[in-house]
Amino acid sequence: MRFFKIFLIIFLCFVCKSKEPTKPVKKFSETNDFLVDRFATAETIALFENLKQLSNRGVMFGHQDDLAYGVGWQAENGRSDIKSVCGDYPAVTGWDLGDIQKQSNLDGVDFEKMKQWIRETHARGGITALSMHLDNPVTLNNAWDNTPAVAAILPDGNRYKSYLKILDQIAGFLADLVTDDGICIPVVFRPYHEHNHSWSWWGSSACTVDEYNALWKMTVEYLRDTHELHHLLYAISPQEVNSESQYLARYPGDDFVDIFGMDDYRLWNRSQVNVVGKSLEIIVTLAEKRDKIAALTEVGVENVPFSDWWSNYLLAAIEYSNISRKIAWALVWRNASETHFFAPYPGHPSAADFIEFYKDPFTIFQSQLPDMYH
Ligand code: BMA
Repeated sequence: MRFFKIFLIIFLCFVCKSKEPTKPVKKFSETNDFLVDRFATAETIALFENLKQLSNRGVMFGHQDDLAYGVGWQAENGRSDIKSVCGDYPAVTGWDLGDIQKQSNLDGVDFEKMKQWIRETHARGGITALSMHLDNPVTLNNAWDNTPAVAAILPDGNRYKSYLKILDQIAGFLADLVTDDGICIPVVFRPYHEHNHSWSWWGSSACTVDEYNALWKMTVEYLRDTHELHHLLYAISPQEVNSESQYLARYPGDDFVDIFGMDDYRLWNRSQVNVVGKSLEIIVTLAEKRDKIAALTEVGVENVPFSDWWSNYLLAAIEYSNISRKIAWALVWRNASETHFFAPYPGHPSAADFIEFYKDPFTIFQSQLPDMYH
């Protein structure tokens, strides 16, 4: 009898084991063949398609840290300098994940509140873009310490494991971007920006082209494949580019980029309008050839010293030609204080012109967006 029981157990184990599938079953099936993420969620694919369509119709206005603070206020429910000036929220809200290892980001925005603002933005139909001023992973100084560090955080480097811990925290933040109904909120993820300039540790003086591209790919693969995050569109954003070859000089490849961004801080005089317009033509052309999207991912002049800047500088550059006007959005940087701001606030000399900019049929603010997620 005892012998029989042992035999039965061995027999059952064998039968069960032989029924196990030989290949691991994939949790998801591919959803698309054009995004960086072949497993992107339906809402993420919809965001990409809607951004593309909308880029033919107008330009969305964006503002960094819009809901967190403005000139003279901090974290007030529903407040936004843009809304105070024109009555509507920006279509795109930008946030930065620098200092992810702390409670608040490098500009003092609490990460839990940031998540809440991103959920609110999504609930109102708006769009979120995330940049990343991460500390130098070798010296642990801020992002502006351009001591070489990229080689050290690639898989063979001695800081690889500690850098993955930072990316784990980024992934944790992104994974929390979920609606009350459990839907992942699609976001534009824009790491390692302005990399053709030299101020940062991922910039042109601090790493080789191959190192930059390897860092980009490693980051995408870690978030997408290891952490299985499928609600990101990946945007690259060199600064002030004047030719296609300049744009592609540091570029991880079409399989790793969804959005062709550019950051541009040259609009300090009217003669720059054509210069910026031509650069926008370049990014639109590059993007269209690949069926992707172009965007002015950062733009502005500090403290907006020209009262007609919105119409005669920014909109004029975007409307330079039928090509340049196809950028999907233009985002201005944060309103930190009376001495460091990029958007208008009530009483600022450019507020009246901003209202004209808002009324222009070509500009798109949050309440004018179609459903971007279906
Ligand atoms: C810069 C400035 C800094 C800020 C950084 C990241 O351009 O606004 O004060 O810390 O962006 O947001």
